[in-house]
Amino acid sequence: MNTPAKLGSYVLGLAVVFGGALGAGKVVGPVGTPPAEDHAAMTAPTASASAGHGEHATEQVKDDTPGGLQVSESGYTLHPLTATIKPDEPTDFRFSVTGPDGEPVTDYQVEHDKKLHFIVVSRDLSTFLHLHPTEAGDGVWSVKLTLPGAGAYRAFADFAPTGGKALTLGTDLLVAGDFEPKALPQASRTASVDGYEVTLDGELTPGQSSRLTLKVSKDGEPVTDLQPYLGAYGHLVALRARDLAYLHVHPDGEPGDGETDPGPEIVFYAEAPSTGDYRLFLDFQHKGEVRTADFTLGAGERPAIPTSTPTPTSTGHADDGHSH
Ligand SMILES: [Cu+2]
Repeated sequence: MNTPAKLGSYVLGLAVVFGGALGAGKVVGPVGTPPAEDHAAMTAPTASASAGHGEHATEQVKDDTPGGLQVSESGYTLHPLTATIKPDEPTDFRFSVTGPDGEPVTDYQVEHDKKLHFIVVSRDLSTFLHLHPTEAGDGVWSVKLTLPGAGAYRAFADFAPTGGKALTLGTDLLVAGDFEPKALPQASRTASVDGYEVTLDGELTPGQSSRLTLKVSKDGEPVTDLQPYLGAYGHLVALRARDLAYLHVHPDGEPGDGETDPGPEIVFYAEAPSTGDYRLFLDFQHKGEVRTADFTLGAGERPAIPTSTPTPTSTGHADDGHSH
């Protein structure tokens, strides 16, 4: 308490208010703050309150970061090797993945029939591509990529290095030109593609494995002869709106296991990391062709479709629903 005792009278006034904090040695912060009696009274209750500030920031860090948000994870890094992509122009897009030793990874486990799955979506989630690059040698992957317009895209490499865990690394791809973002489609449990109708049953529950059932029909008739695609009767990619977190999804059952029917229902388990809106893209194969049905699905309490009255328990989300 020696230092405050030597200071001017107004600081002495503060020193009374801040007695507790000063005793703990927290002199610099409060004294440097412009004197405002109300503010001081509010911010100086105990020394432990200010000391606890730093702890609060770290205690929420958990090791449950969804995939796809990072270009580098667990020592593995995605390296795009093609710098320029023009709109509507096929590009031989190349990339590699380096491992913890800094060398390009050349040994991959086969998952869902492929060593590496390459998903590209526009940042507004209006474009979805699911591609399978080929190995060009020396750990370089090559894929013919045509992006349908200017804008920002997110590319995901979904793979498991031999002897390592499955990873989804993500990188942005930028295409120069005029770009008009599309609004996220409203939540819907039906999707139509090429005369097929797909319905979605089940809820995404944040933090839990959620069972989703997708049912395929054509001309009003259930489709019961779906063809295996990537080791299942369908492949589902689920992304969180806004940051494009890539969800872990796995199919329930596989062709030839004696209990999984080739439609009309395809069952998946998906883990949504939080409340919010998600985009779901279902690839399914019928009569030799792969098609994609897409959905918007909300997870948790907040409805994807806006209501006219904000909920009383709203914590500031009322204004970030879809206004379109
Ligand atoms: Cu794939």
